[in-house]
Amino acid sequence: MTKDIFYGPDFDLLSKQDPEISSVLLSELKRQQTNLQLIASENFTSRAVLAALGSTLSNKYAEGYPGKRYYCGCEEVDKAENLAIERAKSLFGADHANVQPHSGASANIAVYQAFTKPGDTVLAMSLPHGGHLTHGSPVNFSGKWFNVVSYGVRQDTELIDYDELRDLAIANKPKMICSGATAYPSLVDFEKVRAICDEVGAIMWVDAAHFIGLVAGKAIPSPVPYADVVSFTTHKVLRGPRGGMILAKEAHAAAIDKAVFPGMQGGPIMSAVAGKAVALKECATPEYQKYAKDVIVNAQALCTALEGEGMRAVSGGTQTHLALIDIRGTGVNGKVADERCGNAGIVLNKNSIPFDPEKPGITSGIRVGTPATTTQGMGVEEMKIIASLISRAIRSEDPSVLAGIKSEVHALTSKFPIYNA
Ligand code: DSN
Repeated sequence: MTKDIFYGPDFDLLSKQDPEISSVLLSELKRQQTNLQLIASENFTSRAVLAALGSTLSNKYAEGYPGKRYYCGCEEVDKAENLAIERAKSLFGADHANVQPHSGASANIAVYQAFTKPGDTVLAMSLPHGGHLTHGSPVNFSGKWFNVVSYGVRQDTELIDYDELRDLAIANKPKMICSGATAYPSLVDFEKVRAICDEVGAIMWVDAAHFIGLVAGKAIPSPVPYADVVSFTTHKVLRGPRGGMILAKEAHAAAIDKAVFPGMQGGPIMSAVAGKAVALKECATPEYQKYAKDVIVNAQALCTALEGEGMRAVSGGTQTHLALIDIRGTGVNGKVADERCGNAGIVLNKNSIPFDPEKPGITSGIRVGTPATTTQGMGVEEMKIIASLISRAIRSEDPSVLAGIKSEVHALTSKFPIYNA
């Protein structure tokens, strides 16, 4: 464990000036290093991305777009934004990229604004079947301001029911159909969704936040050739800074840019934009492509090993970076499993499974993902060990047993240091 990743002298200055905050930075680094990070939406960015994030670009206001800013003095940040835009277009083969959204939810607000008006009908995946808050949850702006009709998965296969999706599209004539989810372990058939959108004249929106990193690494098919618009976060498998991004067909470029600024945001966070540019350059390398494939191999190994421990993989397995696991066979609910694993140094999340009899605060499942452990260099053998640690933690009420498992977790993670380069 070293404080050097915070750039030596600057960290020393911070620790003198603000010991409370510098101590949080160090203890969070220790938490990330010593525990197992299995939250499917988290990862470890490179030191180069962290350097861009902690830079003087944070000081600059840059409302507008490169070459068309509201304030002067943007000549340097313009270069960073142009690099991010060009790298995104080239990596994904997209006509247009907007790299300014502060987050995935912000990117989604811009998508609604570009293509719909309050009260319009939108078809999106239901949250209890794996969707996202911004896909029409009643507690979110999307559910309050739009008539969101939800589709889900079939009960027998736990895969998207494209027949139901088409029937709902024909019956409700949505302005926009959204594909994408936060807890769906299978691939989406973008060709089928495109055909349904064409049949009813809907905009095809893909919220690719969870899997865009796998697309970037050419490990799974891309939605970009099919979709009118693709929104995503940049900090999941993609391994960039916390933030959002939107890709669009040329015909929608102006609408998307107007929706982001001035429609939804003020000044972009230029240090984050520079961090996105750095991450996109990393994603274009053979090393990253291998990483993306390894993430899936590891997720499949972890999923299979958890099945071997008496748990059930929703939809029979995974084709992506995450697995959704029905743990009812262990006699423990998701909330208790999440707490026990947390006490054993295994950071994962409870998650509803499709048609879950439990409330969302309890759940019958857990979600596990492999982006972070794969970045650390763990492989299939470690996934088998992790499955056994999870199984033992879930099944144990005894704090001393959980403490013992935590020691095993620390022994494992100490062999795969983060930020050691
Ligand atoms: N919170 C993210 C996730 O964990 O999937 C989605 O926004």
